[in-house]
Amino acid sequence: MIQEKILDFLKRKPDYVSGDQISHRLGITRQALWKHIQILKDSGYDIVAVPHLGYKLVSCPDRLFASEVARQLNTRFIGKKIYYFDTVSSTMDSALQLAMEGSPEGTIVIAESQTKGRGRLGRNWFSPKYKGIYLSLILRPKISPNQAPLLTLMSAVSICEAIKEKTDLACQIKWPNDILIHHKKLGGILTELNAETDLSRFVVVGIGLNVNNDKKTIPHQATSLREQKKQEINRPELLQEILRKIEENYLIFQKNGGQSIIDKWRDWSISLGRRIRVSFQKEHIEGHAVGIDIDGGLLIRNDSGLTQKVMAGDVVHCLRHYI
Ligand code: BT5
Repeated sequence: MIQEKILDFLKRKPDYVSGDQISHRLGITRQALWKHIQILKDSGYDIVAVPHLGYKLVSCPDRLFASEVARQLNTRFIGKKIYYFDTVSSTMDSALQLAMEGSPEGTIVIAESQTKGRGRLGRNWFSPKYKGIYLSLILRPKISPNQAPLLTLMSAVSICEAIKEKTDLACQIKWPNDILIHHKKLGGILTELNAETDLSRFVVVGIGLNVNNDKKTIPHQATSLREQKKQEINRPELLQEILRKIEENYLIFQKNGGQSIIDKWRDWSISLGRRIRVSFQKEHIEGHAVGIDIDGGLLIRNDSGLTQKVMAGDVVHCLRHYI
């Protein structure tokens, strides 16, 4: 797209670039260039124009535009196709629809806000505009449906690694899908599966992350990266890093199997080794979280020494530690 080329041009030169030079290189008239610059300015790019000097890019808007995310992403297939929306009901619905229509593996849907962002079991996901990252990713893994929970663990690891890389903050993962910092919820993952009998046709991984939220726009028990880091976070750069880490870990998973992901997951887990209570629908199990099974299930040893496996549920960490 011509506007992306203009931006690339301006981003490469920290100083003024003459209109003649840009229009010549892009093979457009100076009038056409001026029109494209106006469109970019309307999208929030701060571009100054000075007679005889040319154009200069002063700042980019804090938006997750597909062009910003794609720029220097350097992945093989994750994020090669990006759908960007200002507002959607849920990125999950858009991605599920796209996957049904045959969108390739790695396609992502990004929204600046969601009116019906959802968590597990139809719960709500607060998605205030321009503050967080709301993303759904289409994967077409050659795995059996019962291995799909490993993709939740793989995504959680990737998010923690990306946050560490970009902010130096250390997150923790509460099984199965919560990203925490200092025991407060920073993000969550929702994995939805479309499967035939023994092979997953596609999986959509949804990621919700509080990035630049202030306390008013998130639930009481939640936190954001801005609150923890005490500074604004560059959302496009963080999103790019998440996509890179997902690709890296997904390839490791495909090549070396689930255990390689579980081994990484352990390093970020806050649940293992603790006394926990897992609730699923009306059932509760309390005991010591002793491990993760090869399919991503959580192994819990109760007080009679019996080990049970749970595949889904909400974990509460108990105050009383197991001795
Ligand atoms: C999750 O569910 O944590 C998965 C959230 C996935 C959201 C993403 S956003 C992009 C994609 N599109 C969607 O529509 N969804 C995905 P769960 O473990 O069920 O947690 C839900 C609970 O987290 C809610 O009941 C609230 O208590 C809490 N919660 C809601 N919004 C939150 C927020 N912004 N930050 C922290 N906690 C929140």
